[in-house]
Amino acid sequence: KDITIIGVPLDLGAGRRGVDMGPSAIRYANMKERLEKSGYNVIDIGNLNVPTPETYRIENEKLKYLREVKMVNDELARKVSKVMKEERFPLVLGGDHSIAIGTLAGIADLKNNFGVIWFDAHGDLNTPDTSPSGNIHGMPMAVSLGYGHPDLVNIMSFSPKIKPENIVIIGARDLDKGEREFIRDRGIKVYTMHEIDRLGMARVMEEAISFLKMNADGVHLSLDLDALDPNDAPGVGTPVAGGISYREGHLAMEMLAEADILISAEFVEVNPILDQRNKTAEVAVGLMASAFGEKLL
Ligand code: DIR
Ligand code: MN
Ligand code: MN
Ligand code: MN
Repeated sequence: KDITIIGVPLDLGAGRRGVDMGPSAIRYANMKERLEKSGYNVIDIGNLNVPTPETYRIENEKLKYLREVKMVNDELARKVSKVMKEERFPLVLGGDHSIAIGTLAGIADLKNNFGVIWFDAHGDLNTPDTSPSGNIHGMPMAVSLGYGHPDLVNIMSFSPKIKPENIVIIGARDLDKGEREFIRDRGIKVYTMHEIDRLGMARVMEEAISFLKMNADGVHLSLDLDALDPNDAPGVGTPVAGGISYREGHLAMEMLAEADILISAEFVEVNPILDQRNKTAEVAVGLMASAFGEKLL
């Protein structure tokens, strides 16, 4: 399938500045050329228009920049839906992880039973009541499941966007109290770093892929670069020690490519300001290439 790139330079959903430069950093790491080498037709439609934090103020400490985050996600949802209608593969560059609200809404506009594989140190399952920060990038999974502020939950005028049994979270190691309860109450499948250490990434991915294949039609890949170990991906806003290694990350992407189940993808939370010479964007592009079938041999 051919690929359409959408950049979303949004950092209003995160607690610190910098991920607004993620799309530039990822493009600078030769993303397009790399994907074209694997034989894809790649069209980059540029960045969405995103407000600058300095021109806005926080109105609600429990949902920081709600109005602006909603506006950007409304537009992203429409763009993603349009790309999918053209039968192209939407590849969304973040930006903070709140943009998953729009990406998932756009996919859900066409697919009523898709799956999500979510690589993250965090659960992103907070609601305004459980969030310790009020940052919306900690909420997109809950929003997509139908929990949170109605302005976010009802983007594209329907809810929920996904079913709890169609989700797999991989790499979690920093879950808030409310998120743990959410996971337990709704039976969401989570492979924390503990399971990755115990079973190995190969087994985790085999299980995750067969689980998603059994339940869902097509899978969206949402990859928060903070899923990786900060030694391999230092340029992220909320680094957490003890993450997925460079090779584990690639193996996971290679197995997804082999399974041929992806219908869309997003790579988020690359923060060039905190990075070491664009290392994290380069890691992101490498992972992307593997997810799109680039082979070692
Ligand atoms: C934390 C951090 N759980 C929050 N979340 C992050 O603010 O809700 N997600 N950084 O990627
Ligand atoms: Mn995240
Ligand atoms: Mn995040
Ligand atoms: Mn995260």
